[in-house]
Amino acid sequence: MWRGILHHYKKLLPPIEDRYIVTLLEGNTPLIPALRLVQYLKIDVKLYLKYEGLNPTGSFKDRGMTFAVSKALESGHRAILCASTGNTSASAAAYAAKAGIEAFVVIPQGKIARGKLCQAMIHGAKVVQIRGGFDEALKIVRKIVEDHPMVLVNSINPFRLEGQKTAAFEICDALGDAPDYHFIPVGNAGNITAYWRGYQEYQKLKKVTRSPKMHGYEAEGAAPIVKGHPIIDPQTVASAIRIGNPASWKAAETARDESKGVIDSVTDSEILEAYRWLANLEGVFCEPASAASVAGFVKCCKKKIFRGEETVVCTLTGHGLKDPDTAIQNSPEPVTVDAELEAVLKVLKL
Ligand code: AN7
Repeated sequence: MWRGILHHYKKLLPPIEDRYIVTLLEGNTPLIPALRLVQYLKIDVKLYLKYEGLNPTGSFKDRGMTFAVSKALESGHRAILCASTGNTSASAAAYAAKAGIEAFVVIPQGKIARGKLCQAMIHGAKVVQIRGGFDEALKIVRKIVEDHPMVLVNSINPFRLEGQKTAAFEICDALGDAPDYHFIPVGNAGNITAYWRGYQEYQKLKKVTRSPKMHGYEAEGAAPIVKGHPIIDPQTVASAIRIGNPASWKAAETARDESKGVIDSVTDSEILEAYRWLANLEGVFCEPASAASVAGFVKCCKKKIFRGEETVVCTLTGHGLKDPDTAIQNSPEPVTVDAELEAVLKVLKL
């Protein structure tokens, strides 16, 4: 039986006593071959989707949250705190509920996908919306923890990245070696840092023969690493990665440089195109920010960087149901007719 990442990868993670482990059985997510998409793009690579939307709260954040919350309990804390573009707050709220402790979340008002906000609310977190963006929210929570006995569970918390690196372990375990390329969205830049750490640790342990080139993608209107300076008012349809001053900026650049990879940006229309292709060709529904990885892959296909036969993994960081509004806005509207057979047949052109 799968018992969550802390039990499964215990030997490869910092120690945690079993009795403090808070788990919703996160991890063990599918690595899905994307055969129709590569056929459509006429590209000869082995493409896989690491579908992190199938974690318990619908995003990769659960891998880090199980560890951060378990460690919070181990150190005797009874409250956690985070700033969030949505998924971290959803995950923090759920794991705090499971642990029986309090969660406080600070989010940008009106900029959180609806599914994520309702998760934080239904799990009983204390939610504060600020008239501002994620970067300001992060500044505020960093200040709060200086004077209050609560644990910050943003990815500055070292146990978050330790938990998240297990996604790279799972990919290697499934493929039997590391892929040639790994594509991933970049927001606060924690996840790209965590994956790179995971791949490198597996290589050092000789569980794999190589590490992949890391390809990280920011949204064009929120691309501080690509532009080389913080962005004051970042804008993108991919609200999860609407971040102008990433906490793990330097570490992400290190991952890029050590892996001989790139950090580049993709436009909102490239993101939404990849988002629809995934849904229509692969039956995989991810949130817009997640599709940035596949948009980056498509961009590289157009640049002809692949020779053929390479193994490529794209992480899809969150589930599409997180953001129903964007899905509805980017799909044809259903037609309404009277409850009559003829009328239905006419609309269906049958
Ligand atoms: C779906 O929830 O930052 O580069 O506060 O939700 O590790 O930040 C979310 C980030 C990609 C970017 N995809 O990952 C938050 C938050 C999805 C996300 C990212 C996020 P990082």
